[in-house]
Amino acid sequence: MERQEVSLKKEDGVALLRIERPKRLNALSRDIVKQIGELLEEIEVDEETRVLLIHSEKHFAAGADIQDMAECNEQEAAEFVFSPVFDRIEALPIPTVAAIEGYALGGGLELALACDIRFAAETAKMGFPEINLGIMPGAGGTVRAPKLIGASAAMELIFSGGTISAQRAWELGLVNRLEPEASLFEAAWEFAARLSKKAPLALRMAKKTIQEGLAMDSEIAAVHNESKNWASLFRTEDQKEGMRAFLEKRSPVYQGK
Ligand code: DAK
Repeated sequence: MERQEVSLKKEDGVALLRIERPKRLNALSRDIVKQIGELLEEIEVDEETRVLLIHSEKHFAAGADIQDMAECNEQEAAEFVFSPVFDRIEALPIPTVAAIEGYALGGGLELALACDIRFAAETAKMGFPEINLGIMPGAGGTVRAPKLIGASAAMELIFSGGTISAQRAWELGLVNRLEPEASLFEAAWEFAARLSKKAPLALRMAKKTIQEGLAMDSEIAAVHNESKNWASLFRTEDQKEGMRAFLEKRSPVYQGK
C-alpha cells in the first residue's frame, strides 16, 4: 500500500486530511479509501482534534479509480470499503468540512457529501458521472444528495451524469460557500480553526442533536430530544465558562469539560 497517498496534519485543533495522487486527479483507489479509514481511527480517539478539514490540491477527487473497478465482479464490488469509511466520516462527533477545488466527481463528491459543510472554489466542478460508466452512485450519493438538494435535482444530476459548475452547486445547496480559487483553502482553514475554538462539547452535542433529529420520524420527539440534550450541557464546565465570560466581558477559554 502506498501510504503517502493520503496525508494527515494536525494544527490548532484542526486535522487536515489530503489525498495526494495528483497524476490521477486524486481518484480514489481502494487503498486510498482504506488509508482514509486508518487515519479516521486516529481522529476518532484524539480529543485534541476539534474539526476535520478535507482538502486536496488542485482536485478534490475525480471519483473512484476506474481502473480499480473495471474488472470487479459483484462480490468484489460489494467488498469495496467506500460506504463504511464515508459513513464513519459522517458519524464523527466533531464538525467536518470539505474544501473542494477542481473536480469532485462520483465517489469524490460522495466523500464531500459525507462532510457536514462544503466550501468550493468558484472554478470547482461537481457531478455524478457514474451513469456514463454503466453504474450509479453507491457510496451515499443517492441518499445524501437528495436530502441536501431534493430528489428531483439529485435525479437530474445522477441520471444525466453531467458536470455542474460551483455556482450551480451553490444555487442548488450542494455547497455552503463559494470562494475564489486562490483563497479557498485559506477560507476553509480559517473557518475550521474558528470552529476549533468554540466549546467542543456544545459543538458535538449540536451535531449529534441535528443528526438524531433528522433520523426521527416525529418532530415532537426530535424537539423533546433537543431539550434533553440542551439541558445536559449545563453539566459542563464549558457552559459555566461561556456564560461567565460573557458576563465578565472577556473571551471564553473552553476546556472541553
Ligand atoms: N479513475 C482513474 N483514473 C482517472 C480518473 C478516475 N476516476 N479520473 C482521471 N483519471 C486519470 C486519467 O485516466 C488520466 O490518466 P493518464 O491518461 O494521464 O494516465 C489522468 O487521471 C488525468 O486525467 P485526464 O487526462 O482525463 O484529465 P482531463 O482534464 O482531460 O479530464 C476528467 C478530467 C475528470 C473530466 C476526466 O479525467 C474524467 O472524466 N475522469 C473520470 C471521472 C469519473 O468517471 N469518475 C469515476 C466515477 S465512478 C462504491 C461506491 C461508489 C464508488 C465506488 C465504489 N462502493 C460502494 C463500493 C464510486 C464510483 C465512481 O466514482
